[in-house]
Amino acid sequence: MTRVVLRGFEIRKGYIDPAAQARLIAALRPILKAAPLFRPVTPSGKEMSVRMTSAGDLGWVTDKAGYRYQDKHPKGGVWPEIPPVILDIWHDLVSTERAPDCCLINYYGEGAKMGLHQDKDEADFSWPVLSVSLGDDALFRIGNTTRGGKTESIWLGSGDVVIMGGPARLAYHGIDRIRYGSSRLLPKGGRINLTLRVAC
Ligand code: MD3
Ligand code: FE
Repeated sequence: MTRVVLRGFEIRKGYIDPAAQARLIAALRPILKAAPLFRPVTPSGKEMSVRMTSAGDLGWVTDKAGYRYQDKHPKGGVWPEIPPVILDIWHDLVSTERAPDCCLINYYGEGAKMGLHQDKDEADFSWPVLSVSLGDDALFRIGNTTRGGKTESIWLGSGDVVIMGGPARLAYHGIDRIRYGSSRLLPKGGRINLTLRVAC
């Protein structure tokens, strides 16, 4: 397993083996049933191409009222719990002292992308954000802690884990594109990204 450090981001290629990836997908199935993916709308009124849902005490949502964490799915109902197989990755790589209170689930279908942004809706930036990529390859772009300047890109594949802590925690980042159909992990294709966060 290779460990790449790029601008303070720690990338562990292939941290999750194929059997464990399949276990994660199986654990996500009831979550997606209880808390279906929805298409978020930015405060400016644009629909995002990524579809989202969450598990945990809090989920991240966006609509015309703004970006925020809230304790209910937009259609109502509490979020499902974060399954142990997902929490284990956090406990192995980040902390056994505290569990994340949000697991944001992003689904990228054909043509989906995510523009450069910062994650700053969390209360305490001293906790890292941990990302798990599943399914199709994605071109991840990393910038600086302020807008503009040079960026660097790296392909993330299924089973790769990224830990954003320290100065990287507030870096701009995004997904330029996915290689739709590059993986057979998801029956309908596409990519799932899990991000584990301490939101509050
Ligand atoms: C760097 N997701 O959900 S994961 C996001 O692949 C998000 O779906 C992308 O950006 C995805 O907010 C990238 C890697 C990631 C996640 C959170 C970060 C990088 C980060 C928070 C701070 C800095
Ligand atoms: Fe982000």
